[in-house]
Amino acid sequence: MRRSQYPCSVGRFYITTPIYYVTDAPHVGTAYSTINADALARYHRLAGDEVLFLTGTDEHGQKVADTAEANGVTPQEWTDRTSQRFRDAWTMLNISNDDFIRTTEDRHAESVQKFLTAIYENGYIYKGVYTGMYCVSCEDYYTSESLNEGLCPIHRRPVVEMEEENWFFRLSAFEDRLLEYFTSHPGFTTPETKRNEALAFIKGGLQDISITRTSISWGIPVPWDSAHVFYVWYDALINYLTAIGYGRDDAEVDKWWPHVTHLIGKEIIRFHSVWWPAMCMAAGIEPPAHVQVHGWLLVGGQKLGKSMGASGAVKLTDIAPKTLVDEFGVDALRYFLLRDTPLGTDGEFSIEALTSRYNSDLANNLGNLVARVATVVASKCDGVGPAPSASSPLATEAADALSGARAAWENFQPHLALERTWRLIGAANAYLETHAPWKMEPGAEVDQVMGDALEAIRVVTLLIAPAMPATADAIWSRIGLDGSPTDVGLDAAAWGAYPGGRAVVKGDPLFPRIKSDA
Ligand code: ME8
Repeated sequence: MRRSQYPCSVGRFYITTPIYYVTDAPHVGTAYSTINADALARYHRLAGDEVLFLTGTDEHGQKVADTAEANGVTPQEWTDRTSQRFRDAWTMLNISNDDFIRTTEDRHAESVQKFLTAIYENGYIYKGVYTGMYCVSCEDYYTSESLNEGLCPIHRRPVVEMEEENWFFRLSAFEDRLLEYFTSHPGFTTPETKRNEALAFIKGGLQDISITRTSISWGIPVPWDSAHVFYVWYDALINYLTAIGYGRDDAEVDKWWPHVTHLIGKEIIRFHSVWWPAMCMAAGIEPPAHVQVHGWLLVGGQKLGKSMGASGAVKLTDIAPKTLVDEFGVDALRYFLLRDTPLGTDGEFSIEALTSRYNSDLANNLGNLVARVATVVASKCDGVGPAPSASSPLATEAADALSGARAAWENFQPHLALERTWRLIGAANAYLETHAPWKMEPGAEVDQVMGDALEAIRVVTLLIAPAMPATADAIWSRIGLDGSPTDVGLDAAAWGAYPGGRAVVKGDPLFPRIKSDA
């Protein structure tokens, strides 16, 4: 059994991304979350776990209603059109989600109504009047103290004063129970800095929250009061339960819920680590097992590459993943996002950094290793890959990379998993430099060096598969192996399994060097 500090990896892994608002097009920031969730899902599948990976779109609320109206279409038409952009973007980025949820689906309305009725019947929902400053972009209320010069602190846009008779959720009743949950589940919110943020929020005192609206109709109706619809955040959070059949299939909920990880950006910690566990407690189900928080990708106003068709400062949300994929390829973008910004800290997104990692890690290290091995096998081994030796010094390097990468993936550290993997690539390249098989005569010695190098490549291919699935498949077949690394899984990563006797194909460079504009 693999080690893990989280209760969520006992052979099952349920990973979710935030469901994205359909008011924005997919951009590098939302791609960052989705690619990280995808790589984690792929790792767990490769490790033999049963996996459920959910993403989707958040389609209710005033912002969507306003945007649809501004575009002269109904909210339903608008969301049908824009939700598809997310599906298309994720297909392009080779995202392996098992389900895509839209909050306008019937299954969701049913789960939301059942979940909130449970809270209502348990006595945690009451009627009151709410007055507050509302930011439509956040779909959230602010107190006057939390405004920044009178503007929303996140969007820097004017807020509007709203007064409504609403249904309220008695969040204040959950202070002690939440603190107790954080204490008894130290890994509930990671990393530690973000856990402390959520704890500080709870310790600062919790106010009841208004969970319904009468001012709009674009939402899920409140079953016990037809004049109201649920507030968008209340409906949105429940998507994680809708997808596993809440209110429809108890066995599926029992199967997946104890294994859930919500991967989220840092601006929505309060919703996921405070409101959401309290809502679950109020409805009579266990809070989510794990919330993994990541930071933001920022753009420091750098110049974009020429082919991006723009120059000067840009916002991250202006960068469409497609533009980067056209220039660098899907797997290079995936690798860069996973490798460059650890989950939990902010990162700077720049074309220069992407180009530099592409050239150093992908072209010079990985691409070069595969190319030079195929070249030498062609010239010295008649194009047929020899078997590895059991006592190769690369065997230890491979075992270290495997255990280091596994531990890192298990601990939600894709950047570290890739760093460990690249150490093995570095060791294999160094091994080739030391032995210089290209200078040897064909024979036993060159066969032994090339067998070891091919085996190192085989292990690398398994280890990169969660991050770069298409590249892993391509290398697997170049070294003469059948199917895909995903067919055999990580149990096959122990040293020595390259069978030898397979035709090795040279092929085009996997990552042709890119000229830097700098
Ligand atoms: O908040 N860097 O949706 P949203 C990294 N619908 N990640 C980023 C990012 C950036 N610059 N910009 C966005 C919502 N993200 C709600 C969620 S969940 C029940 C409801 C990612 O479209 C990050 O994961 O505003 C962030 O949390 C999410 O997109 C916000 O997406």
